[in-house]
Amino acid sequence: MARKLTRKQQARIRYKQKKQQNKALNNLIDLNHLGQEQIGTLLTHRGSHVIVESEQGDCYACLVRQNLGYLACGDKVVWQLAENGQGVVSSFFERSSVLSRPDFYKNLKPIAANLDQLFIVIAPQPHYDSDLLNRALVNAYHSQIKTHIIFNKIDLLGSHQDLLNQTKVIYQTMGYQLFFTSTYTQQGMVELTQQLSNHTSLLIGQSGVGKSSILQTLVPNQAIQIGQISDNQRFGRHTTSNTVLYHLPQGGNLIDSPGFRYFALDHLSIDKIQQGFIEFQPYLNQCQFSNCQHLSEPNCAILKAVEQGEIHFSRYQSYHRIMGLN
Ligand SMILES: Nc1nc2c(ncn2[C@@H]2O[C@H](COP(=O)(O)OP(=O)(O)OP(=O)(O)O)[C@@H](O)[C@H]2O)c(=O)[nH]1
Ligand SMILES: [Mg+2]
Ligand SMILES: [Zn+2]
Repeated sequence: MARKLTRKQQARIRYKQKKQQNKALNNLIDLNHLGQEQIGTLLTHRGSHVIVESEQGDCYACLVRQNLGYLACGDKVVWQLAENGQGVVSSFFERSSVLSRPDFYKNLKPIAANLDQLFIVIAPQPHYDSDLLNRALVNAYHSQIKTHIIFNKIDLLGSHQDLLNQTKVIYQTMGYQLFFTSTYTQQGMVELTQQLSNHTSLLIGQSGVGKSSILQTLVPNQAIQIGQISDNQRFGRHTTSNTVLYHLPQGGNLIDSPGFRYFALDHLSIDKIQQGFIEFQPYLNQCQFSNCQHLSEPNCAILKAVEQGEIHFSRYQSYHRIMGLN
């Protein structure tokens, strides 16, 4: 009878498989005859390899030496060429920034490194989820990477105009820069291109919102997989399976990442989640009770701010849903 494996068992099996793959690779690579150390950029993971781009712009499949931990897309690495044409990564440079999120096993995993901008992509389809956006914003706040929001698929706005107006009111007031785009009509693409130029930026967001389509528009001669939302209208379909760094023709890099359906915040304390709701900050520690949950306690500064319109009611509701689920 088929038996469901626990997360721990699944993790153990994956670990064993990876170890076996690395052993096979080790046998192919002669570690005693490696070329000079070179600097490169990690473009993506591919199975048990990583793809490293040399300073000359050539790409090599590389094995990563053990004990380096999980390397991230965008990492600057030191690597050596082996006689079989593959490479070995021996170390990586300190990261100027890193965006991480808990994986399926609740381990915090770096998605991409050395970024200077993060774009959270939202869209009216396949399904607009404000809690998912707010969770991603909380996580982004603690990464200290400048964060913007892309509202894509504005060609579909006929029946979603209220959603756009509300998003503008809430997030622009809080100081986030919003980009309204359509990869179908090209609306908003000029402004977005300007903001991306000469930066290293990461696109994250729910599956099916159009991250890869945006990338395809900006880096047209790359084969990038675009998904269809036909089979499951509500949740979209996971098309992109790896985080990949692409070079923009006008200068700078853009990193595409696989979509998510859920964004856990288990790695953050209650205090940090509250701080991640950035418009709450002036009111935190102002409540009568130090352990105030901002529900119906007397003299709650957050509730007062909601009543006075300083905090949008939908953000306040989202905060409670997020806290309730954590
Ligand atoms: N109407 C409309 N559809 C779009 C737009 N941009 C992308 N799409 C469609 O949305 C679907 C999903 O696009 P993808 O680019 O694969 O979405 P993604 O965010 O990369 O999805 P994952 O890789 O699963 O995370 C495709 O059918 C696209 O053609 C847009 O501006 N307007
Ligand atoms: Mg994609
Ligand atoms: Zn309170």
